[in-house]
Amino acid sequence: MALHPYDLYDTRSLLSEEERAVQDTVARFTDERVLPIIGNAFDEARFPKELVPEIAALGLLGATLPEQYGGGGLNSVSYGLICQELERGDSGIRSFVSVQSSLCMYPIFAYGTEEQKQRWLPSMARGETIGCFGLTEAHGGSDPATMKTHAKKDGSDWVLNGSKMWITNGNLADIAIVWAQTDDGIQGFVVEKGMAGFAAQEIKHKMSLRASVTSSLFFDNVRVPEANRLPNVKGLKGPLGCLTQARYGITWGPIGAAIACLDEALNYSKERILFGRPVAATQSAQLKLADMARRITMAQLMVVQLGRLKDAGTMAPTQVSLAKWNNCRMAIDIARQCRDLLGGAGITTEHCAIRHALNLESVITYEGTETVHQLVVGRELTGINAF
Ligand code: TGC
Ligand code: FAD
Repeated sequence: MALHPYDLYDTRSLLSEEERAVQDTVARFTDERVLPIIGNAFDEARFPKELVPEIAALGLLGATLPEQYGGGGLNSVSYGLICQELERGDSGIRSFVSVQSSLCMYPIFAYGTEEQKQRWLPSMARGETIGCFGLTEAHGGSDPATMKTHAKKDGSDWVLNGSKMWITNGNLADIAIVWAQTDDGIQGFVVEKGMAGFAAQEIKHKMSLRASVTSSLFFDNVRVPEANRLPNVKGLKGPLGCLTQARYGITWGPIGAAIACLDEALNYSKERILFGRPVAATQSAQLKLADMARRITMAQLMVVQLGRLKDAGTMAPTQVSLAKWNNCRMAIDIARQCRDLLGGAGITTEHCAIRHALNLESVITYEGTETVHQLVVGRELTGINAF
C-alpha cells in the first residue's frame, strides 16, 4: 500500500476519532473558504475579516477552554491540528486564532476573576469581541523584562502610559491584553477600545503576514478601572505563561505551511518537462523532495508527543522552545526550496510557496526568535544562562 506523501509515518493513526474529525473539519474550511481568496488577500494586504464569524461558528476560538465560557473543551492535540490546518491556508489566519485563543482568552481564563471570564470569554468565542496582546515594545521584544510601559494606581483606577509595537490584531481589536510595569511588578490589564488616550496605528509596508493586521498601540494617561486588571498573576511569568500556550500552537502551524508547499512543488515538478523528462525525475529534485518529507515527518512526530505531554500536564516550556525552533526552521527552509523548484512561477502569489516563505519570516521571529529558543534549549542543557 502506498504511503501518504505528507504523512509518511501515518501520524494520523496516532489521533483519536474526535481529533481526526477536528482536523477534517478545519481542513475543509481551509480548502473551501481560505484557499480561494488568500492569494488576493495577501496581495491586497487585507485580513479577510469576513471569515471571522465562520471561524467562530466552527468553534475555533478558545477551542480548549471549558464550554461554560463558550469554549469547545477540546484537548491540546486538537488545538494543534486546528493551527496546522489553518496555517496550511495562511499563517495570518492561524495568527488570528492563536492571538484570540492563546494570548487573549487564555490570560482572562487563567488570571482573571469569574466576573471577567463571564464578561469577555463567551463573546470572544463567538468572535464578537476581538482581542490583541501587547507585550513587545520598540526597544527590544526579546527582552520583555525591560518594558517601559507602566501603570500607576490612582484611586480605584490605574493610569497607563507607554506604547507597544508589532501587535497582531491591534486595529481590529475591541480589547487589548496589555502588560505593564507597576510598583508591584509586571501586571496584565484589559484595555478597551474607546478608552480615552488609547490609540492603535496599523503598521504598513509589511512583506510578510500581509493577510494579517499588525499595529502599534499607544497609551497616554489611559484610565483603566481596577475591574480590568487581571488579579491572579504578577511578574513576567504572566505573559510568558501565555506565550507557552501560543508557541505550542505555533509548533503545529508551520507543518501545515510546509505541507502546502510540498504538495505544490511535488505536483509542479511532476508536470514540468525540462530536458525531455519531468523535473521530478531528476535526482536533485528527488533529493530535495525526499528531504522535505523527512523533515515534515520528524516535525509531525514531535508535535503529537508534545501535545500528549501537554494534555498530561507534564509539558515543559523548553520542550515547546525546541519544537518551535525546529518546526519554524523546517517550514521556512521547505518553503524557500519549493519556491526554487517552481522557478520563475514561484515568485508570484498565484502559487503558495513565496507567500508561505514570506509569512514564515514573521513566524520564525515572533513568539520568541529562533535564537531565543536555541538559547532556552542551551540553558536547559548547560545550566548556564547565555542571554
Ligand atoms: P525569567 O526571568 O527566568 O523567568 C521569569 C518567570 O517566568 C517563568 N517562565 C515561564 N513561564 C511560563 N512559560 C515560559 N515559557 C516561561 N519562561 C519563564 C519563570 O519560571 C519565572 O517564574 P518565577 O515564578 O520564577 O518568577 O525569564 P527567562 O530568563 O526564562 O526569560 C528570558 C526569555 C528571553 C526566554 C524571555 O524573556 C522570552 O521568552 N523572550 C521572548 C519574548 C517573546 O517571545 N515575545 C513574544 C511576544 S508575543 C508575540 O510575538 C505574538 S505573535 C502571535 C501571532 O501573531 O501569532
Ligand atoms: P529583537 O529582540 O531586537 O531581536 C533582534 C535580533 O537579536 C534577533 O535576531 C534576535 O534573535 C537577536 N537576539 C535577541 N537576544 C539575543 C541574545 N541574547 N543573543 C544573541 N542574539 C539575540 N508581539 C506582541 O507582543 N504581540 C503580538 O501580537 C505580536 N505580533 C507580531 C506580529 C508580527 C508580524 C511580528 C513580526 C512580530 C510580532 N510581535 C508581537 C513581536 C515579536 O514577538 C518580536 O518581534 C520578537 O519577540 C522579537 O523582538 P524584536 O522584533 O524587538 O527583535
